[in-house]
Amino acid sequence: MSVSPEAHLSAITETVEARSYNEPEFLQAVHEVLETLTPVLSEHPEFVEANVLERLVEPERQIIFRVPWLDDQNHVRVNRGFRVQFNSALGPYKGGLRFHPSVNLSVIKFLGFEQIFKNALTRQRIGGGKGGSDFDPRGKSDAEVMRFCQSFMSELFRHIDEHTDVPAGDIGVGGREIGFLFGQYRRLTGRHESGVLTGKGKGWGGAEVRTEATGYGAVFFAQEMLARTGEGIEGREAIVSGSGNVAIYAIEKVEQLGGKAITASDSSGYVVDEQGIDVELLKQIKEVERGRISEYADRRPSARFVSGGSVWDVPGELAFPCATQNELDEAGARALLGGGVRAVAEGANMPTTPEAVALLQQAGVLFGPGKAANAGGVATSALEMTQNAARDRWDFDQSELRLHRIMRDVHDATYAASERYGRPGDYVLGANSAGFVTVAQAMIDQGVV
Ligand code: NDP
Ligand code: 2IT
Repeated sequence: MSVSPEAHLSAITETVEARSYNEPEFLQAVHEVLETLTPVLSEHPEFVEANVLERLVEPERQIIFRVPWLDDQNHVRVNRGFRVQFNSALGPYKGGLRFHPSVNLSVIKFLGFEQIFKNALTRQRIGGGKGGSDFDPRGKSDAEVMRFCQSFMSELFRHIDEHTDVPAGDIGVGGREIGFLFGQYRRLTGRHESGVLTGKGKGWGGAEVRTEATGYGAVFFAQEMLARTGEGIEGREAIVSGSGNVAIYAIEKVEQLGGKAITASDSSGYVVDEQGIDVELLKQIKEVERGRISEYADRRPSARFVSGGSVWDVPGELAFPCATQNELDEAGARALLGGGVRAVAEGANMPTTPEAVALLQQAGVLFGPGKAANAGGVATSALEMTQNAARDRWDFDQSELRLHRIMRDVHDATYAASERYGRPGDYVLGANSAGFVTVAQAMIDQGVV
C-alpha cells in the first residue's frame, strides 16, 4: 500500500498532536520539521514505508525524577528533573541540561527533538537527547547549586555513561554545574569516566574551545552564508540577544572578524553600545560576577540600558538571537527588516517563531536555523568525547580549526540539501532534510527497534 507523502505527513501530525496536545513547544518543533519534508519523502518512499517518522517523533525513553535538596536555611526544596533520550540511531544520546524555571517536559522534548537533526548534521555520530530541571540557579549560593547538582546526579547517574548518554550544558548549566555534576557521578560510580559529560574543566578532560564553540560556530555559519553571496562580516553591525555563554562568544567572534556587535540582553532588558560591546567587561559581569546586563551600562560610558523593550528594535545588518526560544517574533522580524537586516543566524534553539522565519525568508534575508547554525557547541562536545576516549588533548588553534571546518561542512551540506529539494538557499528546508535523511537511513538499516 503506498501512501502519498502529504497524506503520511498529515497522519503523523495528527498522531503527534493527539499524543502531545499539552506540549506546545514540542509541537512547534515537530511542525517546523514536518512542514519541510514532503520533497524528501517523495524521493525516499522507503521512509514512508518503514514509518520512520512516527518512530522519530516518539522519544526512545523519558526519565522524570524528583530532585530534593537542602537550601542554606536547611529547608527542604523539591524540583523536577528530566532526561529525554530521544534517538540513538547515530550514537549515544547527546545534548545539554537546562536549569531554568520554565523547564517542563514540552521544553525538554522540543530541545531533544531538535538535537537529533542538529547532531546528525555535525556528522559526529551522536544521537539526540536533552535534560534539565525547573531549578532556578539565579540567586542561589554556590553551596546550594552544588547540593542541587549532587541530588540531580544521584538519580541521573544510573541512566548515563560514555556509551549511552552524554549530557553537557545549556541555559543555567555551565562549567560550575558540570563540575559539581561530574564530581557526584565519579563518587557514585567510583570511576573517573571523562566521557560521561562534556564541557568539563580543561584540567580534567574538558576540551579547548568548547566554551567558545556555540557562539563562534554561529558566526562561522553566518560567515559561510554571506560568503556564498560574496559578502562578509567585516564592517557590519551585529545585533545579539542574550548575554550568556552563546551570546558572549558570538560577540567575541564578530569582533575578531572585523564586525561590530552593538547589543547584548538578558531577561531584564538590553544594552546598546555604539562603540561595540566590550566583551571582556561583559565576561567579567556575566561569567565572573554573575550580574545583570544593566551593570554593563553602569560601567561603560558609551552604553545605555533599555529596561524591557525589544533588542530587535536596534538597527543592524546581522542578527544573532542567542537567548531562548520564541524570543524573535513577528514584530521583532519586522523591526529587524526595518533596520536593514541581511543575515540572521540562530545561536539559541528555536528563538525565531515560525511567522518571523517566514517574514525574514520572504524578504530575502539569509536565515540560518539553530539546528545548523548553533551546531558548533555539540560538535565540539563530540570532539571532547573523542579526546577523552583517546586520552588526548588538542590545543586551542587545532580545536578551533576543527570547529571551523565542521561549521563549513554543516553549511555546505545544508545548502546542498536546500538545492536538492527545490529551494536553494532555504536553510530551514536544507537543515531539516539533510539531518532527517541521515537519521532515517540509519533507522531503516537498524530495523524496527
Ligand atoms: P546561558 O544560561 O549562558 O545564557 C542564557 C541567556 O539567555 C541569558 O542572558 C538569559 O538571561 C537569557 N534568557 C534565558 N531565558 C530567557 C527568557 N525566558 N527570557 C529572556 N532571556 C532569557 O545559556 P546559553 O548561552 O548556554 O544558551 C542560550 C541559548 O543557546 C539557549 O537557547 C540554548 O538552548 C542554546 N544553545 C546553547 C548551547 C551551549 O553550548 N551552551 C549550544 C547550542 C544552543 P537571564 O540571565 O536574565 O535569564
Ligand atoms: O543545544 C545544544 O546543542 C547544547 N546545549 C549543547 C549540547 C552538547 O551536548 O554539547
